[in-house]
Amino acid sequence: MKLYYSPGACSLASHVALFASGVKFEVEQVDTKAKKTKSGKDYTKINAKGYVPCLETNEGQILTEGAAILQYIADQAPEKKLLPKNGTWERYKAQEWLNFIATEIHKSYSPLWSKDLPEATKKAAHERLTNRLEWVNGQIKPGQFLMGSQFSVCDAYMWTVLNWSRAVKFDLTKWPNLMGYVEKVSTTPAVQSALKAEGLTK
Ligand SMILES: N[C@@H](CCC(=O)N[C@@H](CS)C(=O)NCC(=O)O)C(=O)O
Repeated sequence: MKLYYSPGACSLASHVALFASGVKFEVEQVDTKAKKTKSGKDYTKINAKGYVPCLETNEGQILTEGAAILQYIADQAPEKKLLPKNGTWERYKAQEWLNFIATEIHKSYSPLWSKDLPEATKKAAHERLTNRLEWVNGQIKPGQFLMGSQFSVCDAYMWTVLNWSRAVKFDLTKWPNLMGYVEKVSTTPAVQSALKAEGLTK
């Protein structure tokens, strides 16, 4: 399978999940502004939405939306337990996390990257993110992942978005559980491999 990605973007979560799954995969970088892939293809012909991530399966099918891609990857390697089994209560709880991260966290960071948005819009996003992360900090148990002792694709996604904090000057230091969590996920081999593959290690 093949992941279309942009370095450090939300597609990094899928890249981490691919490394964690141990499945064979390839990647191709996308310039999301120019809508061109590294090899010069028109990216909108692959994914008409024009954004990353996008996964091409071994059967040549196209899957978009990070939360769906992460579940697909986890299901390719059930033995790695990157998500609980389909149909179980725990799987629904994992889906609850993925949806929350996509809609409440990921999309609250997005305005903070913008140079053009009015300050009032950015302030509202900042306040929403503060409120949501205050809640997440209360959910995280020291030394644990989101779903407990087992690393899951929810962690790949949560870590990816929290990792944007320094770049957008969003301070996490008032939340010790969150800081410890970011540190714990950062040291996992899959995260280290994905950072290296995207040229993001110092
Ligand atoms: N709803 C999509 C959003 C993906 C998204 O926001 N991708 C950003 C990078 S983090 C992107 O490619 N932006 C470029 C663009 O929209 O043209 C998902 O959850 O996967």
